[in-house]
Order: sequence, then structure tokens, then C-alpha cells
Amino acid sequence: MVSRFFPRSFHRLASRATLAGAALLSPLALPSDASAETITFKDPKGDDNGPGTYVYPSNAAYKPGSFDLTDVTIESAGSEITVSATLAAPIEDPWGSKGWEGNGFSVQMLFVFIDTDGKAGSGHKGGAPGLNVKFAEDSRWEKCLLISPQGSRRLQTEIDSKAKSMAKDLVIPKRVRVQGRKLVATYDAAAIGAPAKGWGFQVLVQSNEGFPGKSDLLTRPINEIKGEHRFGGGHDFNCDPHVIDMLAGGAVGDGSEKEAQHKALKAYSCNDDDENGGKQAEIGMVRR
Ligand SMILES: [Ca+2]
Ligand SMILES: [Ca+2]
Ligand SMILES: [Ca+2]
Repeated sequence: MVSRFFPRSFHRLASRATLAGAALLSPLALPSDASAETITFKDPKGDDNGPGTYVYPSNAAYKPGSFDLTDVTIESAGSEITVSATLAAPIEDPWGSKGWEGNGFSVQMLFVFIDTDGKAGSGHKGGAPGLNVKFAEDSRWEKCLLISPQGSRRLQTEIDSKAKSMAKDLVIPKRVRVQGRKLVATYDAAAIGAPAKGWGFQVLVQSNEGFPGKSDLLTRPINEIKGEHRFGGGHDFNCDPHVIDMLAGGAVGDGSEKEAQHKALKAYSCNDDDENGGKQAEIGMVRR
């Protein structure tokens, strides 16, 4: 099967080499079918602190490691795309999600932003409402896949009331399941497109807030001082990025990616006279 992650010319070259019986390309350089449809990113442990200063809320539901991303895979198979995101702690359901049409977990919420065209200036600049980040010009996004414990109906209601301008590009999963430390969300490929070489990805880790503020898409605020259900170490206004963990650098899980994340998320400024003033951090995509 021809991989869609390698240009056609690569395959032509490879088959010519084979025909000529020349060992121009080692067989090891050829992509295997098993990996052809899967994109993998890794993230270091211990950077679930946003720009380096954020701390978890004090309630026991927010167990250490619950927002610490370690692995993400995006797998395309037939008419579906499945995102698996692994965190550093077992995923639990302390708030009984089945009682609110939920998906078997409670505290996490992830956003998988995708830049499908790689064109500077093309796509959405702002993150989803409540994240308080913007995307760099070369990383504007076309699609955002939601991973939330909330059921489809609640997600759609929140999107319709708070994110009208990007509603068609916020993709709700067909199904979500929990597998140990992993959240597995499956989407209709028709709503996203076929993953291609050069697509940019960014995964932002947040916490599901069932009683969100009027401009928060089910995200939990980060304040200066932590509270029972509020992260601490940020700012009480909307200038600080409401992001606990994200992909950074080469997204191979190297320790240096912690500093890259901290640097990116620290690049914001606040206006102490204006709740919505200041300048939000601009973040980028990672590519394979
Ligand atoms: Ca991490
Ligand atoms: Ca774009
Ligand atoms: Ca990170």
C-alpha cells in the first residue's frame, strides 16, 4: 500500500531501485504498512505546569499527573481517525460522568488543533474560548478535535453559544473511551480530511469544568492563587494561557521540550486595569 505520508516520487524512486536490483535504498528505509497511517508525538513528564508556575487545584480529584501528557498518536483507518492521548496518571471518574451523559472520565479536557494547509495567515488565529492563547501566523489552525468527558449534546450546546465563529471546525468525537492512562477518541474522517505529511498538530491539556464561565468552552480557569477547583500560579485576568501541558520542540519527549513549552507559554503580558487586556501567548504547531 502506498503511504500517504511519503511523496509519490519517493515510491517511484524506491520501485526503480528495486527493479534495477540496485541497493540504492535499504529496505529498512521503506515505510511499513503498519506505521504508514499513524502519527506519533511524545511529551516529557513533569511539565504539567504551563509556563512553569502553574499548580493543580487543591481538591483530591486532581491527582498528580492527571494533566501531564506523555504520548499522542493519531491513527487514520478507513472512514475514521482515532486520537489516543496518554497521561501520567490513571484516568478516573470521580464525578460519575455516567450521571451527566458523560464518557467515563471527569477531570481532563484536551484540544487537538490541526493546521492542514501549512499556509502562513490561513486558518483560525485564536484558540478555543477559555484557552487564552493565539496561534503563530505559520500555525493557524483549520480543525480542532475535542476530547471531553462531556457528551455530544452538551458539547454542541456550548460550541453553539460560545464559539460561533469556529463552530464548524470544532470536531466532536463519535465515541470516547478510557483505557488505563489513555483517552481514546474516534472521529469521522470526513469531518477532518486525510492526514498528510506536513500537517501541523498541537495538543493542549485543560481540565473539564462542568460549570464554566460565560466565555469558557468548558475550560477551568487558572488564577493567581489556587483554589479547590482552580489552578494557581497564573493571573486572575484573561491574559495568562489556560494551558497545563502542550507539545513543544520536536515533540519526541526530550527533556529540553519542557523549557520550550515554558518559554512559549511565558510570552504573555497583562494589563492590570483591563480584565481582557494585555497580550496572549502565541504558540506553534509540531510537524512530522
Ligand atoms: Ca508532559
Ligand atoms: Ca492553517
Ligand atoms: Ca509538554
